[in-house]
Amino acid sequence: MSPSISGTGGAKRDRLRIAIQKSGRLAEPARALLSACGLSWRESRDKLFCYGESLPIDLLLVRDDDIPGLIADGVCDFGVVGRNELNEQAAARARIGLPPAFRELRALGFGGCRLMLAIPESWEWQGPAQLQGLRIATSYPAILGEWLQAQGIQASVVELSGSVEIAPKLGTADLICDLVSSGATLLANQLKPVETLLDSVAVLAGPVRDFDDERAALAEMLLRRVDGVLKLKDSKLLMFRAHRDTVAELARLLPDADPLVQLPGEGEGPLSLQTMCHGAVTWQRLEELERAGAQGLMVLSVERSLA
Ligand code: PRT
Ligand code: ZN
Repeated sequence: MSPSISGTGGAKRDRLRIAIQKSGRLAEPARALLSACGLSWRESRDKLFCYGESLPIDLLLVRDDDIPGLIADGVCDFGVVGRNELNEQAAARARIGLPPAFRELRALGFGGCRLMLAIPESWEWQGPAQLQGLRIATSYPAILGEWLQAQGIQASVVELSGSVEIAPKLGTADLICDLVSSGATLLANQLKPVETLLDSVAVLAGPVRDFDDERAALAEMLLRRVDGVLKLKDSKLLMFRAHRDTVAELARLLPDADPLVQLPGEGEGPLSLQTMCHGAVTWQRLEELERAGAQGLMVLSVERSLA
């Protein structure tokens, strides 16, 4: 039986459906995150719908542009999408008077980029007022429109779905508003970034209203697991022994760690201590801790936690 992927309106459901990008920058990290949350799927031949095996949570593989709309229509319950795309579609809905139909639930820590204004290298940037009357090419007309309005600037927005960077060279726009990560694309097109409109990252998006059926418990479990994975992403468990009189100094050297926990031990010797460190644990840091009195330092990767 092939599963239905139509919208189900107000019907009660007992499975969750998450939309992720089929291919592209967010596809692999989204899958990796959901796998780390304990989800697994049976891959279907059409590679559009993946039936959840470990849990009643299915995947829909789509274009990122479609994800906010799929949530709005109730076809999907959650989606992994760039904040840029989510905010653009939210702003576009607001512009035509539609109520909010999706919201950002968690920032996921990958797919980071910035939506920026970029001008020809030869221009001198004097601030937003300089944009009055100019033509700006972008794939984000709603976010740009809101920003221009907030600045009190009247400029024409030239909407392009791709290759925005070449618009100034082609003469179809004076400057652009586009996503930037390394900045190499701007450089290659003799453009320079001057103003950030949005700091973006991949987010978990969901509906504005809570579920009132069996999806509620599933959603709560999923969010808890996502939080668990995100919290531990850069965390390491640090274990060592130390004499009581060095503990205060060692704690001072670990400002990005949880309070030191003393493990049960015997007699008068050094204490056995452990802590979860949320910053980078480099060799240099370990050597510094050793000089301050830590003995037998061990750094352990942490896979999951319900803390
Ligand atoms: O097929 P589908 O529609 O699903 O994919 P897509 O081509 O629309 O999206 P994709 O895979 O390119 O990007 C998906 C999401 O990744 C975006 O919505 C952003 O949230 C995020 N992301 C992160 C980026 C970038 N970094 C990025 N650098 N998306 C696009 N770019 C482009 C940018 O538009 C520009 O053309 O990369 C170029 C600039 O890169 P730098 O490194 O030269 O600055
Ligand atoms: Zn897209």
